[in-house]
Amino acid sequence: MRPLYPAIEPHDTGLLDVGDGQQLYWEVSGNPHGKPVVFLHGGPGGAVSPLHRRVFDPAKYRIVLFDQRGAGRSLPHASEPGYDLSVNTTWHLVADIERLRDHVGVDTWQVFGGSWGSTLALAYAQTHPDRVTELVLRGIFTLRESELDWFYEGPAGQIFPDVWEKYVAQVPGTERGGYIMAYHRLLNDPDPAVHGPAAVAWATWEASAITLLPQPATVARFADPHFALAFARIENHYFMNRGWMDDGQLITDAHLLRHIPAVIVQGRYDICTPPVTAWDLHRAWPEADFHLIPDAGHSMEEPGIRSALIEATDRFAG
Ligand code: STX
Repeated sequence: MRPLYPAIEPHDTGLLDVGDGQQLYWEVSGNPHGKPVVFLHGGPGGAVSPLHRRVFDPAKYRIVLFDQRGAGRSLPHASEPGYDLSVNTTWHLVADIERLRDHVGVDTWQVFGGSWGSTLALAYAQTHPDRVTELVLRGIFTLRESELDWFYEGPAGQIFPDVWEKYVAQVPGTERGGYIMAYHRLLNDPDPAVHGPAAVAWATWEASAITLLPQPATVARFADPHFALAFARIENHYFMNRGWMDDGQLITDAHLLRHIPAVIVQGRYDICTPPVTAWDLHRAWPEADFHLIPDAGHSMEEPGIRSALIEATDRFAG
């Protein structure tokens, strides 16, 4: 198993104004003259962390991390009252990645994304294929109706009934059946006594189902009320709007990527984004290296997932 690279600090950080009143936190670490890579975090509505720097060889890579609109250290934070979600869509984020590329002075770069980060990586690469040197994708999520139904509307609850019960408990009986819609109302209720517990329940459900074995520290991190509110509001907004994409679009358009070297890493026991989506992508894009890790869930902290990701970034580093 490949360990993480040692902890490093960024040598450059800033806030990038991308318009619509939004500023993105960004940071660059590793070798300033190395091979550029951009890391796309999950959610949507998650955040980058120091761990994310450590899947790249710092001697070989110029590592660019950023927090997507409304998330992490970007401003304003989606937990703030009155945050305008209408300027936060898949296509705003795709345009933001281009602005950031220009801002850090890079012509082309490797794109690394897990979970929602894989969704965004596919959307970005299909829109700007000439800017992408390689793709490293983990825990494939394409925001299809079937994927949302699986995780947010019931079926995955059969595997985690104990946690699912708490997710469902937020929703009054009369609303049961359409949880994404019911949570939309709860999360955007101005009363903190309504949106607060709903956000924690939403984030707890997701964090509890992303690792093969229970990881209380992971759940605690994502159940933090400040993180959970931005995460839940942004995710729910994207899901209510089906990512502003056609159902299955990212897989249908995989042919646009066939010339780009790529690695797909998927955990067999990924309950959040089950292997069928990675498999459908693999079938549509057979040139991409496909790794189905037999003993892993969804998170990039799963040892088998982490190891396969580092092997991929090492190989692409040359
Ligand atoms: N959402 C999957 C995803 O991108 C459909 C994701 N799930 N949990 C996370 O991201 C965090 C690790 C950010 C909590």
